[in-house]
Amino acid sequence: MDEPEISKPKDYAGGLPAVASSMKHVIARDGVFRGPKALLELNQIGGFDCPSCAWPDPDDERSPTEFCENGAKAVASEAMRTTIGREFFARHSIDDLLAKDDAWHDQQGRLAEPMILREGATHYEPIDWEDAFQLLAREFSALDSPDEAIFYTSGRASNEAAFLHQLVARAFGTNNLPDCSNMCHESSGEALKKAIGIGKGTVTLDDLTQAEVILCVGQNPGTNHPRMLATLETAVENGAKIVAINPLKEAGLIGFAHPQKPKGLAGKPTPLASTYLQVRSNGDMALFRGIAKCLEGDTDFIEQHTTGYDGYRSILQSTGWDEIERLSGIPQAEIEALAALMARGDRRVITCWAMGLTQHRNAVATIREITNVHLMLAALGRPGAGLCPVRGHSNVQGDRTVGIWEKMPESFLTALDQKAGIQSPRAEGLDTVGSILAMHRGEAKVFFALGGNFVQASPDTGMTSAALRKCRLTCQVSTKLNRSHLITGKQALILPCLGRSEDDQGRFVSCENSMGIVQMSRGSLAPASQSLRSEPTIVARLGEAIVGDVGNIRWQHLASDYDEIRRWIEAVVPGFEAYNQRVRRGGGFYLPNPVKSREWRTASGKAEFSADGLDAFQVSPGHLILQTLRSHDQFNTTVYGKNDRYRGISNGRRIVFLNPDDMAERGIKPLQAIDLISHWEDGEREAKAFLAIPYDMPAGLAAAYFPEANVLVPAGSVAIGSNTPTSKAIEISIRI
Ligand SMILES: Nc1nc2c(c(=O)[nH]1)N[C@H]1C(S)=C(S)[C@@H](COP(=O)(O)OP(=O)(O)OC[C@H]3O[C@@H](n4cnc5c(=O)[nH]c(N)nc54)[C@H](O)[C@@H]3O)O[C@H]1N2
Ligand SMILES: Nc1nc2c(c(=O)[nH]1)N[C@H]1C(S)=C(S)[C@@H](COP(=O)(O)OP(=O)(O)OC[C@H]3O[C@@H](n4cnc5c(=O)[nH]c(N)nc54)[C@H](O)[C@@H]3O)O[C@H]1N2
Ligand SMILES: [Mo]
Repeated sequence: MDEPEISKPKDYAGGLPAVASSMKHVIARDGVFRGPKALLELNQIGGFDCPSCAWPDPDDERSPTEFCENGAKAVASEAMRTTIGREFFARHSIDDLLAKDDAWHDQQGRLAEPMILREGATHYEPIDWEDAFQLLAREFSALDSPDEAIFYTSGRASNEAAFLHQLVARAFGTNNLPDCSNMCHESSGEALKKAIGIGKGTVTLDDLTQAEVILCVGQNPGTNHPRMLATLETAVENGAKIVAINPLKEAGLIGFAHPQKPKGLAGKPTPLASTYLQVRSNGDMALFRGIAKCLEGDTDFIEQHTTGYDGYRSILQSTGWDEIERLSGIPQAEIEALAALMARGDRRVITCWAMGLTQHRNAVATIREITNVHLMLAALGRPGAGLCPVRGHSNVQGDRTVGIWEKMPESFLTALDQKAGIQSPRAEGLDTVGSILAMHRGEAKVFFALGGNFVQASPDTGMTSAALRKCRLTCQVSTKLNRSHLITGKQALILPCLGRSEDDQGRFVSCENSMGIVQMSRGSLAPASQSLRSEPTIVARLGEAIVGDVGNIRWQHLASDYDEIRRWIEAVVPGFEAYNQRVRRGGGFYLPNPVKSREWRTASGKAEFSADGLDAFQVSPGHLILQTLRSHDQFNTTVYGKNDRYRGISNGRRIVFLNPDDMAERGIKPLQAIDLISHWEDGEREAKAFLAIPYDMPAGLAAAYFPEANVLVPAGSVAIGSNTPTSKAIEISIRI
């Protein structure tokens, strides 16, 4: 049982404690840590790409320590020297391992050799690589239809591994390619594609440092994108105003003490947000509508570049301030002041956002509302202005670019078919939620995951577990032990792979960061075990086993020469011309972004205003809205430790943050254990014994950590248009 201690939340991020914490994690991991060498090569030109977040590296000058506390934790976790193989799995039964927590799993070390869990067995046992692929061949060929197979991808996979993975799936005959993005920025992609013709952000680091106003909406960069704070600091030094929009006061939005600068180390932070709006949960759409109501549109830009403005203007006029104030929780005067700030000067405004916007029922409409505001300001496609969805996993954007998506456009499939000499299926495949439901109905029977931790990352842990257990076979390509190795199909395979930091016979792979820059990543540490294979090698061998050499595909050849994979990507995906030459240049290359030159690849050929009905998530009287979020000591489902330093929590994860008045009203004392019950149309779900923590946040809101609280997220509760689980808005009640 956790015994958390509470202290006052911090009012800035970084500083000496960040350095101390990095060192603690680097040293604690295993004594003989391979980390110091790894850290020196992290994010250096010619080194490897940080496996943590997708924030870009500076194009030119890089400091010798171009990483952050949380990047250091990610590398420390990957670069552990301890390994787990046959002895470990002989010692621990599945039930025994299920009883341990996620932090314990991470501490055990790197997966060292392929393992199999045979039908009815209580323990994993070793299996040869070749036998594993033969089992895969048998199980895939026993399916009645290719659509009974699911190929999941987590966003750490390189472009090369991901391209092969989608090629295997499509050559096998299915578009069932769910990925972590379905749970992450899918809503951003969906909204931006419709509105501006490309599902990606439109700005670079230079734009951020030239902006006059930067809005950080629904994101916690101090924990999740710490290197972003250095960019924000520079922006502030250049005169920018930072506006934070978040129900919680997050330390990293208030101030930043740069741990690589003397002033920062001395604990003298640069104040960041000059305006901090503690918006109501899901009140962002109303807030941006309010901003739009105050703005005078840029008529030249609107005339020349957009459609749908008249419809939007009439909806602005018909939305009243009382509704905007009620849904956003922000007074009209404050919204007017923010609009005035954004409309000053050259209107060089950038809006950044992450999961606080994307994981809501109306996420797509909300992001379109923000885009409307940018269209009114002409704050798109010019220096210092634009839209910046801040990506999560380090290559989640690249995976999508090279074909990891259950509904790639016809242009991609045509090019792929031509290059590969195959006929890809055209029917839309299953996304993450679709896959859970299909497995649960018994319609999908083999689940193959390239990385990630599907059972913990997915909503509705109970249902997802039951779904996976119905499969004939679940197979995980992984670096570290996690719950998806323990909640399995009738049979299960663990295929252990090299991590980013490790030498792959001198070969390199490539990744695309949040700003569309493609860069090489070459590991240098000796592999944790001789039995590990690289991801491209494993995926190509899967292709050989379940599809064989068909059309122009020669799997062995592709696996042996990553330049050849890149030539295939170049042939299939626009923007990768001279991939092999350009990726070898220091700093990599930018993929084309048509919005930068105000070219709109939308249905109408113009940027499109939306005019959606305004709403915000509402719950029954007495109920609360629960959001699930990340602590400072985790990377998604990988739990490094039990502290959440900036929020003043140590040694606790099974906790729930509540508004103090909401606690008093219910007679709940600090640290009292309470049960959380979520309410959805198909019934209730419950999570027992969470310790209550009073926290500065709007009444009616509750917050608990992902993945502990995922049991409460109903699989059916998804964002309209993107099918993303509504992990930031779940209706709950409290039982004392
Ligand atoms: N160290 C570390 N780095 C990471 C990760 C990690 O787990 N650890 N994960 C990576 C991944 S995959 C991703 S996607 C990103 C996630 O990065 P974030 O999106 O920053 O992650 P969350 O913890 O989900 O934080 C969501 C924030 O949204 C706020 N929020 C919740 N509801 C609302 C709302 O209705 N409106 C507004 N305006 N705000 C709201 C919360 O208070 C919180 O501050 O980080 C990436 N980087
Ligand atoms: N309730 C709730 N649920 C959420 C979220 C939320 O905010 N709230 N956030 C969602 C988001 S934004 C995301 S992106 C998803 C994340 O979903 P996933 O990407 O599926 O989960 P991760 O925790 O990032 O995966 C961690 C595992 O990846 C494996 N791994 C690590 N490095 C490598 C590697 O280099 N290669 C391979 N093959 N494997 C590796 C390790 O075994 C590790 O255990 O979760 C989503 N789920
Ligand atoms: Mo994510």
